[in-house]
Amino acid sequence: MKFVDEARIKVQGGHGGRGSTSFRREKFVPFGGPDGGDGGHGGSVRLKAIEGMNTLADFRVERTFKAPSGEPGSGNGCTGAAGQDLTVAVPIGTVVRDAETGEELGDLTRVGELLLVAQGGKGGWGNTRFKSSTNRAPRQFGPGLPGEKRALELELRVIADVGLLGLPNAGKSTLIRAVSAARPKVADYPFTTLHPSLGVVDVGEHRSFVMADIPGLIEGAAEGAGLGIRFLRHLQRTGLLLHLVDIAPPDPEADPVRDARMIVAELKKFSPELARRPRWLVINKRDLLPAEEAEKRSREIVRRLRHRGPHFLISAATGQGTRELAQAVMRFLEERSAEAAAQAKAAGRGEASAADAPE
Ligand SMILES: Nc1nc2c(ncn2[C@@H]2O[C@H](COP(=O)(O)OP(=O)(O)OP(=O)(O)O)[C@@H](O)[C@H]2O)c(=O)[nH]1
Ligand SMILES: [Mg+2]
Repeated sequence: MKFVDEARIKVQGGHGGRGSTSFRREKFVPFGGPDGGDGGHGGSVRLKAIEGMNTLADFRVERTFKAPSGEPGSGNGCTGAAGQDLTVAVPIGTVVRDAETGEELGDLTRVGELLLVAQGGKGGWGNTRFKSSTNRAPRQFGPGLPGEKRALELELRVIADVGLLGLPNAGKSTLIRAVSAARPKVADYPFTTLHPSLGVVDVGEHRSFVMADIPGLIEGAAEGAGLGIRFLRHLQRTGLLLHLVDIAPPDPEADPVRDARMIVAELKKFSPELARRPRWLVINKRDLLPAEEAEKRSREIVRRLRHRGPHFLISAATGQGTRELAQAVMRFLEERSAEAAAQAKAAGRGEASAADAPE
C-alpha cells in the first residue's frame, strides 16, 4: 500500500435541534402555558490518536466526517436528545491544521489524546423560554445553530528518538534490523524502503529508544529526485540523526565523502534547523574490507568531512560495533533528558523566586 503521510478531510459538527412550540393541553386546564422544550445539541467531531495506525491511508480520498444533529425539542418541556460525538481515529504523531488559515489546531502525540475539531451546534430554545409577563403564549422558538464546519490538513510525523539518514543502499534498514525487532525490507537495490518504519532498540535494564528508518536520499532530492525529501519530516521529532555512509560503495567512481556532503546539503534545503541537530557519522559495511584498511579509510572520511561529532565504524550485516553504537545513543539521550529536566527545574525555581519577591 502506498504510504500516505498527508491528507485533507472535512469535518462538520451536527446541527442543533429545533426548539419546540407547544402548549399544555390538559383536561380542566383551559389555558395551559407554553411547554415546548429546547432542541438537543448537535454532536461534535473529535480526533483521537490510536496505536497501531501508522499511515494516513484511511484518508486518501477526501471525506467529510459529520456528527449527527440534535433532536428537536418537544412538548411537556422535553429537551431533544443530543447528537452523539463522532470520534475519528488518527495515527499517533498527527499534526492537525486548519486548511484555510493554516493555523495549527493540535499535535496528537500520545495514545488516546483527543482534539475537538468541530463543535456541534447549540439546540434552539423551546417556546417556554420566550414566556414573559407581556407574552404568555409565545409562539417563537429557536431554530438550533449549525455545527462548526472546517477543512483540515493532517500531517503525520512519526515519533522517534533517533533518525537514520543516508544514501539508498547505505544499510539503514539493515542497521535497524540488527539492533531492534523491526523487520523492514533489505535489498541490494536503491529505494528499497518506501516509507518510514520504527524500531524499539532495547539496551537492557528497561532502557530503550525508538529509531526511525526512512527512505534514502539522493542528489537533487529537494527538487524531487528519487523519493524527494518530504519524508525528512519524519526526522523532525528526533533528537539525534545517524548519518550512514557506505565505506566501500560498489561504484568505483563513488566518493563517500562527496556523497556525505551532498546528503547534508539536501538536509539543509529541507530544514536548516534539522541540519543543525546533533548528527553522528556511522561508517557502515566495515566487513567488506580488511580491519586495518577499514580503519584507515574511516579515519580519512572523518578527517576529510571535518566531522567533529562522534563517529562509529560498524558492520550492520555482521553486527560488529552496533551494540556500542546503541549504547552510546542511549547514553546521549539519557544525558540530554537529564539536562532538559534540570533546566526545567531551574526555570521553575526562577519563576517561583520572582513570584515570591516583594513588590
Ligand atoms: N557487506 C555488507 N553489506 C551490507 C551491510 N549493511 C547493508 N548491507 C547490504 O547493503 C544493501 C542495502 O541495504 P539496506 O539496509 O536495504 O539499505 P538502505 O540504506 O535501507 O537502502 P534504501 O532503503 O534503499 O534507502 C543490502 O544488500 C544489504 O545486505 C554491511 O554492513 N555489510
Ligand atoms: Mg532501507
